[in-house]
Amino acid sequence: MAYDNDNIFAKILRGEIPNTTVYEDEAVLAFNDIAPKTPVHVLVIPKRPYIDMDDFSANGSPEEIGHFFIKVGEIARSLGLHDGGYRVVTNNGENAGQIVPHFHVHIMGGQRIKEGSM
Ligand code: DGP
Repeated sequence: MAYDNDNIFAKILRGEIPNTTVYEDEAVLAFNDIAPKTPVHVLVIPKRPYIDMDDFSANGSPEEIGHFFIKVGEIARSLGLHDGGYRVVTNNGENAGQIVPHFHVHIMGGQRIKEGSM
């Protein structure tokens, strides 16, 4: 499957759709989810065009992957989530609930979830 340049996050990266940026550097953009499922719900995306976790982990460089996940942790800390706990989720593929075909992780926090629930 080829990367779809018209997906919503590609448009956000091109500045065609506005977003509420939480963090940005040369390789990573983080912004608030438009339909938050938790009190804090931030999406983190690489700027390069990877479709999903499978694509990113197979084709991203170790430096790129390392930088990305270091930033996920830093962003969660900057949001003050480290004490209260948070989830990092990625949906890989339509069957897993992936809607936007540009790799992203969800940082979700600000509430207590039932122990053991996914
Ligand atoms: P997923 O199901 O893992 O592909 O999650 C896609 C998320 O993207 C979903 O939680 C809603 C969010 N989303 C969809 N369109 C937009 C948008 O235009 N702006 C922002 N900020 N988030 C969006």
